Amino acid sequence: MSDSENKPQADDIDAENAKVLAASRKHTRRSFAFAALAAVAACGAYRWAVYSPADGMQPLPRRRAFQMNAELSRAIFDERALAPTYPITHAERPRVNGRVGLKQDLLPDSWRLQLVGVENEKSFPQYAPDVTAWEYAYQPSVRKDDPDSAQDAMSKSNATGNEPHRERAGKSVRGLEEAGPSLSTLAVGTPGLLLSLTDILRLPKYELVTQFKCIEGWSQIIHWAGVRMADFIEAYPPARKPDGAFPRYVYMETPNGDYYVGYDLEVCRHPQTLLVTEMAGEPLTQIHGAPLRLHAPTKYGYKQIKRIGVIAYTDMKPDDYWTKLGYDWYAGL
Ligand SMILES: Nc1nc2c(c(=O)[nH]1)N[C@H]1C(S)=C(S)[C@@H](COP(=O)(O)O)O[C@H]1N2
Ligand SMILES: [Mo]
Repeated sequence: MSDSENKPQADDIDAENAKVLAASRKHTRRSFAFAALAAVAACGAYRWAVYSPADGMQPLPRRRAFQMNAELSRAIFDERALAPTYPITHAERPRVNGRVGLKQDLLPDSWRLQLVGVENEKSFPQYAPDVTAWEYAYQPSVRKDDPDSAQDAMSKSNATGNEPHRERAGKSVRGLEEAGPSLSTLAVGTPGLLLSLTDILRLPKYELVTQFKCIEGWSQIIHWAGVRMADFIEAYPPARKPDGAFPRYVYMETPNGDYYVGYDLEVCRHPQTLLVTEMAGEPLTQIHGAPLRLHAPTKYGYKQIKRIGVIAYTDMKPDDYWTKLGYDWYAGL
């Protein structure tokens, strides 16, 4: 297990984390523009090193550039740095923010995860020649915006006996929210796996108490439970490229395609990145993203998609809802 591999380095990692956190705290106080500039500068330095003529065995320009930007690059690029965790007694009652892709209550039984880009996908019993043909079903009435009345709205609409509204990917209109439709949404006819919640829950359960930060300026200590995305990726590994490397990105979207997020594969393999099924010791509510959401404690809240319908491994940088509206793609803390 990767746990035992990491153990001998735990102290190093702690010391490293302290540094990175101190550095990233500074960053958050500065503007995004600064972070963006720094990222560009670091990228520039990297290209320079790669394209400069080889200097014996020592890529000197690269080493200097990296020493100069050591803390900065680490804060931006070292996705292995661990986020601090807290005692469970510090966990707060989760507040609600962001309803894009969640305007109707999804009927839990109608949920499947459309997983695309898996190695040897046809060998899985969950293989489907067109995952976009999966039909999600919704409660007929629109839920009230008050999160506390979500349960009421749900039981009320249950009582109407109306036929649930059905929505088929590729047939219904997608991307109706402010950022518009996703350029990375799956084309009709995309093969992949259709996973049930039972498939997800077969993976080892993992709990985590971390700080959850929204870019609007609030934060909360949240008790999460679910499975590690690293374990999920091990169980359903991405197809390798012809050169043997993994694809670089992961794309996720809500079942209706309205909210969508792109990630580096490395962020998804971070040991604290979870596919979440519970918050505060309770199964996820609809508005918190039932039945499955993401928690990536090294990222701001807007990268933590609620109600995941699609996960696609891809080598093309995925479209991203809030990046389209002007926010940083990395969204690192
Ligand atoms: N589907 C979906 N996921 C989403 C959002 C959203 O609008 N729709 N908002 C994001 C933002 S900006 C934040 S801060 C968190 C809020 O999560 P919470 O409601 O559980 O507190 O969800 C993130 N994930
Ligand atoms: Mo947010």
